[in-house]
Amino acid sequence: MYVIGERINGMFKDVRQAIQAKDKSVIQELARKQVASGAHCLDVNVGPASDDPLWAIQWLVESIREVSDAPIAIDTTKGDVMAAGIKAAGPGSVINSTTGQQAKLDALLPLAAANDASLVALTIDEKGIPRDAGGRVEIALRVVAAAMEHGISPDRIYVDGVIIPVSADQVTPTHVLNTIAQCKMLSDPPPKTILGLSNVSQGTAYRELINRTYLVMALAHGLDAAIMDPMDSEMMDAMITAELLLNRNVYCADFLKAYRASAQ
Ligand code: THG
Repeated sequence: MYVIGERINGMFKDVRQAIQAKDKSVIQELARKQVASGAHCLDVNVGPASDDPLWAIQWLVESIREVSDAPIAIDTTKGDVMAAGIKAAGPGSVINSTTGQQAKLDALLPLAAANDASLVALTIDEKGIPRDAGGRVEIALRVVAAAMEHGISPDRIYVDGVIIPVSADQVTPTHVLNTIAQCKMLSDPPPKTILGLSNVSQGTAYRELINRTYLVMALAHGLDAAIMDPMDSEMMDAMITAELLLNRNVYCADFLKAYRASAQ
């Protein structure tokens, strides 16, 4: 599974303070630690509080680039911030995210094509977030078709079924699992699937337990990628074990160690 580290996000106090103080050592340490823990890619979000997001995204990306070549996912809803972030991050980055809204697709598909970037697509359209999997998959299909018109192969699209806290709504987790499974049948090759995993446990007790249980369930439905905390080692162990049991990794007696060694 493709692990995207969630920690460089202005939603977290340490990152927010580092941006305000222009203290790049905090950001670089989070980049190093997440990659050492198994992140393949780093999500970067300036957060809601930044008063100069255009400056902040470039500073964050440049700070990370001094210590890591890992692909970067630019996590913003603002078009100018996205364009600046993708340019700073270089080829092979991830646009996080578009929705199925036509205006978003018109802006972000050309950006993805021009920068050889992958594209996360939230299953949201002009009418909002559909209730069930059928509505979500319908939006995913529209995004995949539009991407192909821009020469973007479906396997460069990561469909995000939009998970919300289980404390707020207890049926969405099931709809999102069904979305993940049904996306496999959309096209050949199919689009990839992704989750912002920690969303599911916001405002709950036993956050880590909820996160790792849902991650295992999503993997069993075919999940390809997650934005998550790779420094949660119990979650990484659960992920590695689920992949073993799903025949996505070769068995060996010391499979946790073997996975970690091969991931370095
Ligand atoms: N899909 C996509 N991108 C996303 C999300 C998604 N990006 C943002 C988010 N969701 C994924 N990243 C996070 C990062 C942090 C948390 C949740 C998801 C989180 N933060 C603590 C909280 O809110 O309780 C912050 C508290 C603290 O300071 O420790 O849980 O779904 N494509």
